[in-house]
This record gives sequence, structure tokens and C-alpha cells, in this order.
Amino acid sequence: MKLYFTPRSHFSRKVRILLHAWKLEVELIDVGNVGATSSHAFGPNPLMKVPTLLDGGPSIFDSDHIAQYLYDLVERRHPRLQEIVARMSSLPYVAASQPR
Ligand SMILES: N[C@@H](CCC(=O)N[C@@H](CS)C(=O)NCC(=O)O)C(=O)O
Repeated sequence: MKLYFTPRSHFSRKVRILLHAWKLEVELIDVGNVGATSSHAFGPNPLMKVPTLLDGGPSIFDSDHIAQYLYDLVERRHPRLQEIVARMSSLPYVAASQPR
């Protein structure tokens, strides 16, 4: 798996937190300047944004889509993931951060 990212991108950080928490092996590719005008700098993302994930198929972009992809990947290995996430969502500090 390859993740095109920048260290200061909060969208990238969200994905990196999941990769780290779920112990997924990834090659991190810092694209450098997000103001770059060459699309090559962003890897295979026609929108020229980070993060972008590559995992042997078509490129996956938009951090929420990447998060869902990673979740599905991990869930296949750990069928109880859904239960664990549901339990976490009921914790007061997580519940308090949910929109009303
Ligand atoms: N909705 C996208 C937003 C991604 C995004 O806007 N990334 C910024 C960096 S934090 C970027 O690449 N900006 C470059 C640009 O818009 O030209 C996501 O969730 O991944």
C-alpha cells in the first residue's frame, strides 16, 4: 500500500492515524508542496489533492473513502471490529463530539 500525503495535511493525518492504529503496512510518499502545479507530484489523483491511497487497484482518494476502504480491509481480518467501534462510539467523550 502507498499513501501520498503531506505531514501537515489534516486529511492525511486522519488516514495515517487509522493506518497506525490498525497496524497496516504502508509506504508513505510525501508529495511536498500541495501548491505544486504538476499533477505528477500528487501521484495518481486527478484532483491533485492529498491523501491518495494505492493498494494494487485504482487509486482511492478523499480521506473518507480511504478510511472506509481501510475499515473494510481490517474488518475482513477482524470480524469483531464493528462491535469494537460501536462500543467506542458509546464512550462519553466520543459521544460528546458527535453532531447533535
Ligand atoms: N475532501 C478531501 C480534501 C483533501 C484536501 O483538500 N487536501 C488538501 C491538503 S489538506 C490538498 O491536497 N490541497 C491541495 C489543493 O487543494 O490544491 C479529503 O477528505 O481527502
